[in-house]
Amino acid sequence: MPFDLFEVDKEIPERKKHIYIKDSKDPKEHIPACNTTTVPGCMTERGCAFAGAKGVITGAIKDALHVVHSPVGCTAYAYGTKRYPTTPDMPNGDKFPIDNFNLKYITGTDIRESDVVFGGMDKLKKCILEANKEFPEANAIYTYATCTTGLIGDDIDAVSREVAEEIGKDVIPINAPGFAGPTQSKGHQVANDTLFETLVGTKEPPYTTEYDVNLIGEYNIDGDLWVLREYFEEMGINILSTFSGDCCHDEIGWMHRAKLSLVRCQRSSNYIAKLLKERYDIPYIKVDFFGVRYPTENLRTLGEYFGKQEEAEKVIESRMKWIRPELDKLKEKLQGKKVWVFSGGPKNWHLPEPLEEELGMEVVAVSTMFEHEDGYEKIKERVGENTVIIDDPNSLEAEEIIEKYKPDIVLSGVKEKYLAHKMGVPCILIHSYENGPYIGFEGFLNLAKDMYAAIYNPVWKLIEFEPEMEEEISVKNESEEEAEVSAGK
Ligand code: CFM
Repeated sequence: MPFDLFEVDKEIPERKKHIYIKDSKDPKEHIPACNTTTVPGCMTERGCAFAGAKGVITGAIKDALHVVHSPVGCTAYAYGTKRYPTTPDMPNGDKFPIDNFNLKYITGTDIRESDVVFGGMDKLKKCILEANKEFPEANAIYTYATCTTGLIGDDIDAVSREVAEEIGKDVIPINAPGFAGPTQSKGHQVANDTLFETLVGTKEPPYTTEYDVNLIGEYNIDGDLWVLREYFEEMGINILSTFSGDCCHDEIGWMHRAKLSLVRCQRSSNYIAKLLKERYDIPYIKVDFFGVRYPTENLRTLGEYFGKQEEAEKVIESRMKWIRPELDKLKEKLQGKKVWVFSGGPKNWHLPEPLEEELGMEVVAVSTMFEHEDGYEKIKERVGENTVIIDDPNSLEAEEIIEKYKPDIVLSGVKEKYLAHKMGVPCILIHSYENGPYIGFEGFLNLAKDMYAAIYNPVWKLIEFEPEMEEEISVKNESEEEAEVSAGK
């Protein structure tokens, strides 16, 4: 039976088609239903389209200021962004004056009831001008529609255009209000399209080489980009633009000058790679640098493409020389440990094979927040028989996964981390990482070390969950409550 209805979903049978148990005899198209709106009644773990645009794509740009046109909640939410650090270095040799500017500041219009009734465009204009005065060093301003301002129909394009002329800076409107799509994935697409249409082709790079690439869909989570940059530099390959980890606003403007695009995250940024191919005839290759085998294969592909095979081998050899023995040691400890992997999408097909091949772990459950059909096909190919693959699990299903599949460790985001901990299961973050970077050879070793440290942490031995004890506690609580009620408390 390839599809499964969880116990907790008895009242919402529509969930059954989102939960698939891998059976390799099944036809290829048997995958969980996905990329649709969350079933009503579910406490989803997803984010919104605005989060996908600002929280993933544009928030990584190091010299841009963001003005969120929203009630204060969305603005505050956009401040708690993901961990993508930046250097102050600009491509022309200048230094950006504020360190990690992209992580430190957010501005917003603080839309109130009266603005909803009378319109908030004047407020937006005032806010952009004020923000620009406060942060004159910002090289561009990005403005965002959100659910409220999208619904009342405020024209952020018109305001942005007007202010751009007034201040002589790019002001880029991003129209991805929360409701623009079923998940954050829609926001990725809107941000890709907008940045392509408004910026690409508007700037020229300070210099070019024969080995210029766009590294697309690499957001420098906890330094991932810097690992890859080192590999590329050693091979003599120049990253002309990243989209958008540790990049500056101008870099997006000159993406059309690269010789090749490499698509790292293949969910959030295929769009711009395809547009660059269509409009500027820049070929693109999809790359995977997680684990050991994927980076090895992909560096070789890149070496072949640019005639730098020897350089690629050197990069691989110099890393593997010291990483292999370390990984082997960790494998002894991690062998046979069961894992549940839960990310937005792609990390669910990047990680299962490396975890099983390199560390001997067993991936028992895989779930994603917003993966599409192509991603689920890859997940299905890469996980073992009987692994459960779940689209958009709700929080009760998350508990059931832990109870039913008994993972020794959960690899997920912060929303699930404390649930796992409360159930006595170690959990490490694979969205923003614990002690990253997690990409490349060294990154995979970091991930293995973090898993080892989490699983073997002595704290798990100190927790007791005796079922009788739990019963006792709840019985006691109930009788205490009754006593309090009768005592008139
Ligand atoms: Fe791409 Fe990402 Fe991911 Fe993603 Fe994300 Fe992320 Fe992710 Mo969290 S861009 S799709 S929207 S690889 S923030 S770095 S970890 S859900 S699987």
